[in-house]
Amino acid sequence: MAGKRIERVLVTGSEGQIGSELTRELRKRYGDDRVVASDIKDSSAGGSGETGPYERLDVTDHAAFKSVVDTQRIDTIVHLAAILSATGEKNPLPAWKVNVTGLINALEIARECGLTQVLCPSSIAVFGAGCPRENTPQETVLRPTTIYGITKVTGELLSDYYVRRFGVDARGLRYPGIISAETLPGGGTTDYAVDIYYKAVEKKRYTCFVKADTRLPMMYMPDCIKGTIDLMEAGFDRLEHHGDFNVGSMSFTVQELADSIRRHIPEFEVAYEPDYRQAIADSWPASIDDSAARREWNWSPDYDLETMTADMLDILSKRNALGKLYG
Ligand code: NAD
Ligand code: AKB
Repeated sequence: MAGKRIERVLVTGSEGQIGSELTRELRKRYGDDRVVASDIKDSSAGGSGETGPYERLDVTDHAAFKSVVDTQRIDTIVHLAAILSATGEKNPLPAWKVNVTGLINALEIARECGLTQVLCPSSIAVFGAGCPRENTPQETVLRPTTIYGITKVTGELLSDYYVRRFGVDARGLRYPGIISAETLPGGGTTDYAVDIYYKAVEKKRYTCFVKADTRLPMMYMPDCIKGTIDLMEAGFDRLEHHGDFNVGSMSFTVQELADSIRRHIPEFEVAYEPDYRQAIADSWPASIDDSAARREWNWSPDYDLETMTADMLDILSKRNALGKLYG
């Protein structure tokens, strides 16, 4: 099956941490009118609805989802609507419903309507007990301990099933923790790696909910956006994997992150009060082997910890000076 041309994209979960920036970039690339943003949230106050078409959509409602795809003449779904790990642990059943029913709806609609592509991110949360923590391989045992991880393994298997069984072009990458300065993260375990920058700029103090030596894989948003679009646009025939690409970028402990911030803000202090998210972090890889993504669609990140820290602090300090740190 050769990859088809992407004509009109629907982004679900467009008002979230990744959706807000990916929607903007897709609109730059394909044109504002060709990228329809959607979320269960209203977007009237400063969201993606201001720069292009917007639909309020609950992805667990198959009929409503299909109606948006039909009326907006969508051929590609970038499916970002989800409940993340920390929120999912507080209330597992809604996480299953949004993450699994929402994805099945996207895949079924793609099958029924002959869509060009469905892209749905997976996560390092698919890993758990029994796999190597360092340089975690693409192919390894997937035994997650969180409901979020269970939904992400299910999503990868469903995506691969729809490719094999129905010829749907379904793709996905296992993002590490994503760090960004535009939209705050939405309830994940890696949220501390974003919060720490905001608090460094705002108060020069941060209380972290995981321990100083917790090491996790992370990625800066510009690399996340680049990688996502590169995978969307990769020729289908080049792909041996589909819904489960490991993508690595950088990997650091909280202590190393705090040290990199201190090179710009020497008086910055961090206290540690680990909570239930420590166990989640401890179940995930410390670093990732992403050789399949590098080989199959030329994945290559641009940022490391130092260049990301300089950029994050520059953006947040300028906003703070205008009294608009949180937008
Ligand atoms: P987010 O929580 O910031 O945004 C998710 C969006 O989905 C929110 O705007 C929310 O309103 C929306 N949503 C929730 N339920 C919905 C429903 N029923 N119908 C429609 N919309 C609904 O999440 P994100 O960080 O932008 O994540 C996007 C994708 O990337 C998810 O699949 C997530 O699992 C994956 N991912 C994110 C990270 C990260 O660090 N941000 C890491 C790994 C994987
Ligand atoms: C989370 O912490 O839940 C997300 C993820 C790594 O999937 N950031």
